[in-house]
Amino acid sequence: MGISENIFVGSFIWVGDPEQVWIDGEVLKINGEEVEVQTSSGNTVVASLTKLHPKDADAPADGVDDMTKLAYLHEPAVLHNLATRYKMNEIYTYTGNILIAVNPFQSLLHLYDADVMKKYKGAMLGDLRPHVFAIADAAYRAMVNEEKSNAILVSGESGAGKTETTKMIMRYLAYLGGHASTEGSSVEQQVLESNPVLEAFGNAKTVRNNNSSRFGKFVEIQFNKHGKISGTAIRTYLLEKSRVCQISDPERNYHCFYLLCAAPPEEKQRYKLGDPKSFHYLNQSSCYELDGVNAAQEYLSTKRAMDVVGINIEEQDAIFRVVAAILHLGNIKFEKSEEDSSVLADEESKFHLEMTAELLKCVPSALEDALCKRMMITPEEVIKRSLDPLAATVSRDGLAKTLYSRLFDWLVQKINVSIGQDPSSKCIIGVLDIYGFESFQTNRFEQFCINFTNEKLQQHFNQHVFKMEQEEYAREGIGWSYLEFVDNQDVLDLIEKKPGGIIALLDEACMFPKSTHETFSQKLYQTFKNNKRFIKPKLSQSDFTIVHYAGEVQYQSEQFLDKNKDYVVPEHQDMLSSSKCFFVAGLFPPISEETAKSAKFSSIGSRFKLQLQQLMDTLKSTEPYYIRCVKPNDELKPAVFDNMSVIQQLRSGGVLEAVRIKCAGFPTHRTFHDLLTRLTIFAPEIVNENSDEKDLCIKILQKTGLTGYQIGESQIFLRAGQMAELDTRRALLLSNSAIVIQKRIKTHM
Ligand code: AOV
Ligand code: MG
Repeated sequence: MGISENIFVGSFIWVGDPEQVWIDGEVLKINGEEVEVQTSSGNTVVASLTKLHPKDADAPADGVDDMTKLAYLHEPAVLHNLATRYKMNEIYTYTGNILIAVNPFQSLLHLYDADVMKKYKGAMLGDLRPHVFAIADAAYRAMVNEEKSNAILVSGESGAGKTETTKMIMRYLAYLGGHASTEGSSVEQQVLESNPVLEAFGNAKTVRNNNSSRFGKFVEIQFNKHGKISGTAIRTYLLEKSRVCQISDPERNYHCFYLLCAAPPEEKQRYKLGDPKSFHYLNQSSCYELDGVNAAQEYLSTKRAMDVVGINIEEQDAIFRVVAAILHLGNIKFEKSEEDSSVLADEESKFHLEMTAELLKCVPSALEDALCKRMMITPEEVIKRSLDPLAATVSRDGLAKTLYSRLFDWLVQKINVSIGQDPSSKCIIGVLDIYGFESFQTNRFEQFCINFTNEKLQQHFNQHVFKMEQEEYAREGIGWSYLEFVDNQDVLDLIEKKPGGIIALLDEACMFPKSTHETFSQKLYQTFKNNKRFIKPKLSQSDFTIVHYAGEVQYQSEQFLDKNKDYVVPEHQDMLSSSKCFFVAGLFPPISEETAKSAKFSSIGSRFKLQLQQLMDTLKSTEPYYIRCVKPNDELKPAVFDNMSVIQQLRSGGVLEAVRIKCAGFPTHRTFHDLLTRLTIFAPEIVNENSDEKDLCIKILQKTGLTGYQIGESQIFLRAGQMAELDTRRALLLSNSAIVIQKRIKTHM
């Protein structure tokens, strides 16, 4: 049926609006292809007939809890449904079995308390209001009943609520799979307390989120054969290292730095810390505090969480010594001495150098040398060359970044060892909380990696939602095909194909000493000049644009080569591995001569690609559940629903596409047996018939008068809304027959 048949004078419609994206209205006049509309905001607009969508006048005023129940399924209906529900604090809505979660930006405690958890335990998906617990419950039950591993994949843009959602899932799984009585810390407590530890070191305030995760994580929760949590493995992805030395207003560095500066006086004294404003790594931005967060309390609760996950007091002291050392390190300045060498700029720098050395337990002069001198080994002799002040500063920042990222890796490793793995566990539930698609004014190597991740996940999502759907129809012998399906394999090829993809070309450039970002970009332009996913921007000689599934992103190639090199300066390595502090030395295990000599270049991009491939392999062996988080506004305010921003997220997250494909086909599938149990009431007489289930089903459905459904090999496929219709009629029949029975009982009494 075309749109025009649904639209006539007096009908209610949705029309495009520059501010609200879609606005509802009534048709006043139709002039061929032109339609005059009176909008609900009181304006009269003229729009083309093909750009209008009919509005369901009978739609429930408070929306529907599953998009597939919408009578008219299109973009304005989906958007309106989310907005309507959001107004009533209904932040969760299903699209089939995908959960959409709109960030409330206020704490809705009643949504997550113990009673609610109890209610969702064991309930069928769809029986109760949509909820993140319902998804976690479904995943858990499928795991227990079918001994299958599952994964819950949480996605969405920065600040959309991925991390909060992930924590709810973990809390619910700990509730289901917890141990009743325990001495000391239970496994599930440890799993939960790993979150505050990782957040203290891996999260920071950004313009988009006051508690933005600057790393990706996949938490694999292992269960024993009784369905109890028996271990966990946390994998993390690509921590943003540059933040340690470089922040811009109004963002902040990692939380742990500020917490430590708010430690009790004796501890602050121990680490020689003072006001965060006195540290270069913190005072590049004028934001020091977070609304509603008390840093002193956070320091104490972070330490408590460390206790729970099994980080002992000595280790905690060492961790905070490293954090403090990084702050002191950042305050060391250099100036030019004779020729091109550099010396400490002032007394203050000298003080901070000594402090850094003391905290890291290494020799101050060795630290100074490691910062501003390099050894050149020639066949004849070893020459010590001095760095100029600029290069010494780069070396200082490099050391800070290396220290911090090793510290972070240590924490993850420690938590994994401490909670322990259960080698006998057959079932896992994995929870993925990874950075969402990013497109900024300036996009760097970090965005490239983040968006690459999202392409990978999008493909997984596509394959799951689209391909599975289509394959199932094919398997069931049902004639239906979704021709508009857009795969993103071509973008993935552009990025990761070996040889010849962008990452491979970047690695090549990194290994060739004369390369610059310009030669790298030229190579890209040449190689991909006919690739429709690649664009050379007109006004730039080195930027490049990738046409991602979620839109075009222009990348600045300037620091791609540097950032792709995973490289620890040998002088830094030597100095730290000889630290008197067991912990610090442990972060820098000595490199064998062999490895040092072969010194093959190690590529961040390629390693990341490998990590992603491993993640995908894990995901492929699990049954996925998807949660799409949506950020309703950029001001992080409660009760504000910005249509424009939401629609962009729904488009780029593939949600609309998923809705469309689901509803274009037959979103409800039921096995013959299932359907019979449910619908016998429509034809009670057939129960005694001796036909097979398929025939019985056909008979029942014929009796209901339903049309448009399809009969597969093992299942019945219903159109959107048909199951609901049958259910309503069934409920009516049931209540009627209940009355009949009651009457009978009464007359017999
Ligand atoms: P993100 O993980 O998706 O962003 P968060 O989970 O950190 O986003 O959420 C951002 C903020 O939104 C939180 O700090 C809360 O204030 C609020 N919030 C999110 N979900 C809820 C909820 N269900 N109830 C109440 N408040 C919520 V990033 O890590 O930046 O991509 O890299
Ligand atoms: Mg997060």
